Amino acid sequence: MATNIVLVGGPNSGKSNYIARLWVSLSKNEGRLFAPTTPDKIEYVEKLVEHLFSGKFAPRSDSSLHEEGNDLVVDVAIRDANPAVSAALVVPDVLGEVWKNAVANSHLAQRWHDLVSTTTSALLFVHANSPDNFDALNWVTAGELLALGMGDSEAAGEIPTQVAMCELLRMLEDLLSKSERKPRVAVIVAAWDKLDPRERKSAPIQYLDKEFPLFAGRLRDALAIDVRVFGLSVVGGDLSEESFRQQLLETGVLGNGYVVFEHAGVVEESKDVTLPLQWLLGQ
Ligand SMILES: Nc1nc2c(ncn2[C@@H]2O[C@H](COP(=O)(O)OP(=O)(O)OP(=O)(O)O)[C@@H](O)[C@H]2O)c(=O)[nH]1
Ligand SMILES: [Mg+2]
Repeated sequence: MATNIVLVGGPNSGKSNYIARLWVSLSKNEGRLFAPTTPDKIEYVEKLVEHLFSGKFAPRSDSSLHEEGNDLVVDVAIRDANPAVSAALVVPDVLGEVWKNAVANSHLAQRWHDLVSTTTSALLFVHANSPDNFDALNWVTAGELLALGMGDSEAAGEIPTQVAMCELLRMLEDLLSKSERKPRVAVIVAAWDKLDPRERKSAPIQYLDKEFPLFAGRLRDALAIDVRVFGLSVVGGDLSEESFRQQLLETGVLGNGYVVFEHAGVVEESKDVTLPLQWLLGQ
């Protein structure tokens, strides 16, 4: 039976670029999780990958994403796993607007509701240092500042990112299937390379503590699900910086990109970008 892994996160949170980087890793045997066979339908994902190979991030998805076939559907196995681990993975690339609307309306459309409730595994994305992240307004001073034209009035109507993340977590806690095992949610802090060098060495939960304390607190209290937090950089740097772009075009995508996570109190970095999936698959 296929194992669905649901990709959750608002617009621009890094979901499609992860799918692209994941497929490069699975198909080129870069990490411990690999694809032993070639999938039947991989055109959609290959198109995303082409962007990375030409030194650009894959663009934000548009609403045509809801057509059939915009999924990563692939058989995977874990190298040297004892007992052997294999799975038929289905990772649908869900448009960030779906999750944004679900938060705004406290309601998830039926199709996605069905998807979440038939799986035990989710990846929940938040984009580090994104201009699309909205801060919680300071209730005491915000009104006055906005009236004086000193605040960001566009942001005033937006749900603060950490509130949206808490709501998405709540949906996952409520909906993920508990029939087989305790559900697992891998929180992905995407674009980890955008942090300053000192921040990059800290545990991803520390970044959340600083930027989104409400959400970090909720993660610690989420007892009905198992949570791990990973920092992710799909190619190891920012392709909007010309010098890095040139460097990547010279060295290639393979071997670039990493995940950061905490293990037994120590912050580790690994070039194996499939690690969050390995954990979701029970490793
Ligand atoms: N620096 C850096 N930027 C990244 C990384 N991954 C994603 N980004 C940036 O984030 C943007 C959004 O990434 P997408 O993968 O399109 O995000 P998404 O969650 O699929 O967005 P929607 O399709 O709108 O739901 C990209 O265009 C990049 O600018 C990364 O590892 N490093
Ligand atoms: Mg996308």
